[in-house]
Amino acid sequence: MNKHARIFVAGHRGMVGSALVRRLGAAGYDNIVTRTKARLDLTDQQAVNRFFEEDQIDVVFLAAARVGGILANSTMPASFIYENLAIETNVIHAACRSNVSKLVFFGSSCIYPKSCPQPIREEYLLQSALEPTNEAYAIAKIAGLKMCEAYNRQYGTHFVSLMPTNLYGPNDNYDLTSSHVLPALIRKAHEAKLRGDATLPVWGTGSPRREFLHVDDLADAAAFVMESSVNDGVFNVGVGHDLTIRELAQMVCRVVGFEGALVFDAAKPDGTPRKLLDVSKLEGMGWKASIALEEGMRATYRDFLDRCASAQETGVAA
Ligand code: GFB
Repeated sequence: MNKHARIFVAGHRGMVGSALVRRLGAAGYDNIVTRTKARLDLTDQQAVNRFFEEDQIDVVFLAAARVGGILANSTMPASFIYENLAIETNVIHAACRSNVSKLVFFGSSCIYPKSCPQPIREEYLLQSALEPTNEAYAIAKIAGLKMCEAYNRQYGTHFVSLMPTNLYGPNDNYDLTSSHVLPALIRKAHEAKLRGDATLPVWGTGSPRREFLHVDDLADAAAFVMESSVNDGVFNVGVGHDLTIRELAQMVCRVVGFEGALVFDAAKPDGTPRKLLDVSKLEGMGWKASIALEEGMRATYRDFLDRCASAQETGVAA
């Protein structure tokens, strides 16, 4: 890939988009195009068409999305399905019309059926019913990957879909009503430690299993796909192993230095029991995740301290 290619990172302020900008910049790509939401609302079809007509984009990373944890997904399904469908249809269609050479679309492991065999292979898509807590989001992401396939078939485009497992890393969302479990537990454990609490509340039973991928690994996989000769298809991106939410919470406590007890709130939803990805398709092409969970979590906790807590609030050196 030409280092001067005009690469549009849609969603550059988010956790995935910002990791992409870092990764591409480090690799020497010097023509990365970004737009804030105030300047380009990706749910506005005319604005998106205008942007692609005027900006001569070569490559698109479609990392802009409405995302959130189990509570946000289950309480705001309309926002999740509307915003994601609008962004996908606008960007994918305009990218096709302006003949971009490649587009990388980001989905999620929650596109797969709730009770499919584990680890989950790409071909299990649409084999049975979805997990209800994030069905609206999953339907929108399935639509996005099906759009990529349809445009490739009808127009010969090169649109590739990556399906990452649960992500974490710098620039994550620490708002407890909309965040995912890992940043939520980092914040809760940190605040519990500062208050000297005896217990840490954890949603659900603690028994669901989840797989966690550092967002820098995802950005690396996306750059790998961009630079490869792969021009279509769906690829799972994960680390290939998972742990229970209880084990995750114990690891967070170790990293943050909270020594109290875990208290599980079974009134909160567990969500899908397990969603471990089979990552052999991408590994077979030569890409593998490299950041171990505890190491990535330590770096993420430092990022949390830098971003979300001023020195005197935390009393902890970052
Ligand atoms: O990360 P999370 O919100 O999303 O929750 P999902 C994962 C598990 O952690 C669930 C439990 O069993 C939660 O009940 N959990 C424990 C917590 N404590 C907490 C907490 O304080 N906050 C949160 N958020 N969870 C999402 C989907 O599913 O995964 C999205 O809703 C997306 O669509 C994303 O696919 C990757 O893994 O259940």
